[in-house]
Amino acid sequence: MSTASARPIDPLVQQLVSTIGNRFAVQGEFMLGEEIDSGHINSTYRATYRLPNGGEQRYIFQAINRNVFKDPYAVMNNVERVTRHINSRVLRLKKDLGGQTLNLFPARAGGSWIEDEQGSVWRCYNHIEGCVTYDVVENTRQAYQAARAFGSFQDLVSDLDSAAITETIPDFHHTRKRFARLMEVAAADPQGRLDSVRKEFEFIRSREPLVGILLDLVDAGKIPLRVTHNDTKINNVMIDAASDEAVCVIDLDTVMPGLALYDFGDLVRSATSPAAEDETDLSKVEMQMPMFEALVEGYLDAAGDFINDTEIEHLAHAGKLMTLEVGIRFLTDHLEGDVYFKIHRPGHNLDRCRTQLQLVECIESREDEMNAFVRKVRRSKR
Ligand code: GN1
Ligand code: MG
Repeated sequence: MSTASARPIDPLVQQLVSTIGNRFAVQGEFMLGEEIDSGHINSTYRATYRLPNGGEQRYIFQAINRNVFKDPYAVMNNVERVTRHINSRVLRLKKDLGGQTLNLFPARAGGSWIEDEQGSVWRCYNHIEGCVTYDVVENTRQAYQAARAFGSFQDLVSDLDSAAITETIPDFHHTRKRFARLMEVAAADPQGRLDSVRKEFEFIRSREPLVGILLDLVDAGKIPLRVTHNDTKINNVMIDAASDEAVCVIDLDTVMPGLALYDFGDLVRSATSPAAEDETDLSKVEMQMPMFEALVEGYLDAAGDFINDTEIEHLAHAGKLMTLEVGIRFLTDHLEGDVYFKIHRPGHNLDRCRTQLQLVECIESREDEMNAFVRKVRRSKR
């Protein structure tokens, strides 16, 4: 299940959360602060407040990782625009998935964020109630729902003015540049770790022909740039704990111009394998065909009307590509000395890289089957 389970009570966390909470326009009296141990980038806390009527109100406070997001103010501008746009469209079109959407709560001093004494930029979101997130999908219904939610999200932001959105991490999914960066870091080998990862490195190097396929299709005008989510990891969708229905997608920091296929591909990466992203027993990694099928069905139910044939033809490829890309990023970070992704044990990024490469191999061995399924669904829908 989810890593969004909180840790035991820690007095330092209580102090921190209550101090940050005082600076936002939250309601009630502070009761409890918990760290939410999910996500490799930002620091996330859940706060519970007691309301005058005896009820409880929960909020999410999140500090933006400034090493990753060099311009946190631009991130906040993007998130403000995206949440405002989605909320107005959901109200107008009643395209609400489950009654709740992500909202920013204002700071007492005005604006949607605060900066603490250490220079961290914080924002406050509503807590999406009755929902859980999954690091590993449990059933095809969840996979279907997650893919439909991200497809609907793309639809909801499709009329957002992309010129008003800052590219907060330039070339975020430029796989060719990610590949080139790995080659550069491997050549410098700053931590002396290359020799111990030759196998993984060569696996990636031999797949260089893959890294430019989608980029070339964009250059050829066959695939459009759209406003997309760009971090559609399965634990970025809130799923109703009782009904398994998707309620809303979270983690809007990387909403930027991108490819619809990157969003779909990252779902394949994060939702088709029953193994955790950092599983050390690679025999558990698998591309489960029923999960892929549910993702295709869910995604095309929401996005089938606006994505084009070239995009549909590359759904399976996108899964392979995004899995390879994240594998490249984990290996790069391992070689650099773990400076980007948070790690919880030595070699953590290498373990993560290995599951990704294993999954790439699984996808390769079943790609024909995956493509055949996509063609079948397309025929039935068009
Ligand atoms: C990070 O923030 P989180 O944990 O949802 C990363 C994604 C990677 C993912 C790999 C801003 O996502 O790009 O795909 O880890 N986010 C950023 O698990 O780099
Ligand atoms: Mg996340």
